[in-house]
Amino acid sequence: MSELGCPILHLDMDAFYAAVEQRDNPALRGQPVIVGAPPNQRGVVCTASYEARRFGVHSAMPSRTAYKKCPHGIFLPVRMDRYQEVSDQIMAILHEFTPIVEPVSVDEAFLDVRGVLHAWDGDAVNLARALRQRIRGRLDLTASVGVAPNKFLAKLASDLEKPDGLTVIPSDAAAIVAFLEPLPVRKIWGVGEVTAERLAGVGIRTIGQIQRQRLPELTKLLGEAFARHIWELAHGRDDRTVIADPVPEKSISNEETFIEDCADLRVVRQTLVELTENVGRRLRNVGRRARTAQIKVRFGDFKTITRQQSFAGAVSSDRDLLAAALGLLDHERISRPVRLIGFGVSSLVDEEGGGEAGGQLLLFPDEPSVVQQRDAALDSAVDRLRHKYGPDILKRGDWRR
Ligand code: TTP
Ligand code: MG
Repeated sequence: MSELGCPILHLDMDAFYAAVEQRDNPALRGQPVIVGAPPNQRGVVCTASYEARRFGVHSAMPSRTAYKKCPHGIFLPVRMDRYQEVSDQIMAILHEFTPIVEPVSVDEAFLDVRGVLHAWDGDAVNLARALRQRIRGRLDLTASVGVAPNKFLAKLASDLEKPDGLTVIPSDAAAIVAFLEPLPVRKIWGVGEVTAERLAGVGIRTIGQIQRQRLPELTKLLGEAFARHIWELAHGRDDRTVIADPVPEKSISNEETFIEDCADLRVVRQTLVELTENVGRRLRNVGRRARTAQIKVRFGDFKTITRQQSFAGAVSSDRDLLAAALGLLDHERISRPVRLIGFGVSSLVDEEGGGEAGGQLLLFPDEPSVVQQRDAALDSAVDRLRHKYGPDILKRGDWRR
């Protein structure tokens, strides 16, 4: 482990949605900003600025409770498009440092920096400092970063000195074990409430107590695979690799499901305009142009069509994109209620360049059940799960409860 140094970084933005709101509206700076459901309605807080957290407000708390704790809080609705746009900018900055970037959620990513350390005197901490500075300088937002020999420790580290923290975990195995020893078991990535309770049932509350457990004892309690997994993590061992987004920015798309199927074509058109403008912003945001545009229409009976158009040259202006989007829509002469409308661009090239960005791609990967229900509630639930249990929770369920 030690000969590898600290090649993994984990970055997590501070109070992300709230920070974006404060950045976009300076009057909100220093104020207790609460992003999520309104205080007088059902629904929860997505996040709160650190000023609001002082009053005990936190993510996933019912907004009504948040209001009781912080009546002078400024409640704002979720502007997911905006956060996604800023997220794209953050990920683009991360790619300036290393090609191996694994986004975990909208405000979080792992970076494998092993291959690029020569540019930073061989020291990942130099790179981490520069990274934080660049995000602050360009975006006026703060990020917390953990630097460590592996993913688990990097994620743990980024959380330790929030907000605006930089935490470095030593790469020496004995120091790591000592560092983990006093921490509560919940700090282990993948240990949720149920597991923590089960462990507490036999008196295990700290990571140190897991370190000292014999693996067979732990297996009896948690099953073989899970027991081994957390036992390894408790010793600071984690061999999961950072998996770079395989096709970063090969396509950008956006779609919307109507609450009720929409029979008014003007509303469908207007929605398509907004979606297209959003994609256009994100495209320019990452300094790229597109050779292909595509619309997707799903009808009330779930029949779905996609229609595509290629441009003579690569484009990035709203005018070109809107002409394509609306042209494709009008060509369909739609006369049935629409359930979902989407727009996307693909075959992206660098703004100044113009070279091919690569081969064929799927603009709208076929995940109907997820895509159809893409509403605020699901977004926030997914974010919450990923945040709590790590990025794999929604893919693999074998050893999780
Ligand atoms: P987090 O990184 O967990 O939280 P945060 O960035 O607001 O605060 P910090 O990292 O400084 O502790 O989540 C990122 C965003 O995801 C958050 O700004 C809002 C959203 N989110 C939800 O919508 N619901 C949730 O339950 C959580 C935890 C996050
Ligand atoms: Mg965050």
